Amino acid sequence: MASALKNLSHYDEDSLPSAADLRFGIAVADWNAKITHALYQGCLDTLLKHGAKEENIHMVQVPGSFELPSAARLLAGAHKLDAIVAIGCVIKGETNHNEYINNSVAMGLTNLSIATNIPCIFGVLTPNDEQQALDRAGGIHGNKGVEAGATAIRMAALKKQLQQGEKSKIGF
Ligand code: DLZ
Repeated sequence: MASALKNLSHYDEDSLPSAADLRFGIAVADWNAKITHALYQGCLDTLLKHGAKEENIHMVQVPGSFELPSAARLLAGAHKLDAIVAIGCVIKGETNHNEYINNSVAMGLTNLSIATNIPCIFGVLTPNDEQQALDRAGGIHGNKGVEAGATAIRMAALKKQLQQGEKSKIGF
């Protein structure tokens, strides 16, 4: 299985750009809070470790993952941001509610990224049971929040780099 080989906390630290001048929004779902708050901590630690300033990180909490795209949109409207991380955990249950939530969140964040030009990072776990979630929230498969934080830095830096490139073209 792919996850047997993958540790979500591993990334190439040396190739990650500095986050010193980058601004981030983080939306955290409180459903399965034990898991999502551990993911948030992993994400926050990663941003700070790579130089992000606390005053440039804006975090909001929402009831469940379904509310993440809406929270991300509100964050984008309230602050000047270079990337947004959406953090949640939707555990498969007896019904297929999880599929509706997961698809809706993935589609909502994709649409928001394209509409606002702010990369939205999918930091949502979609496990079959709580153990799989724990394994990915600081357990044997690392912490998906770390992966989401590192991805946010890369995408935020890319956005800045390309926008500055666009500006420097003006006048030529
Ligand atoms: C309703 C619901 C269920 C059953 N399961 C989860 C879950 O596993 N993870 C999660 O983040 N949220 C869940 N929710 C709540 C929905 O995301 C949402 O908050 C409510 O349907 C209200 O819109």
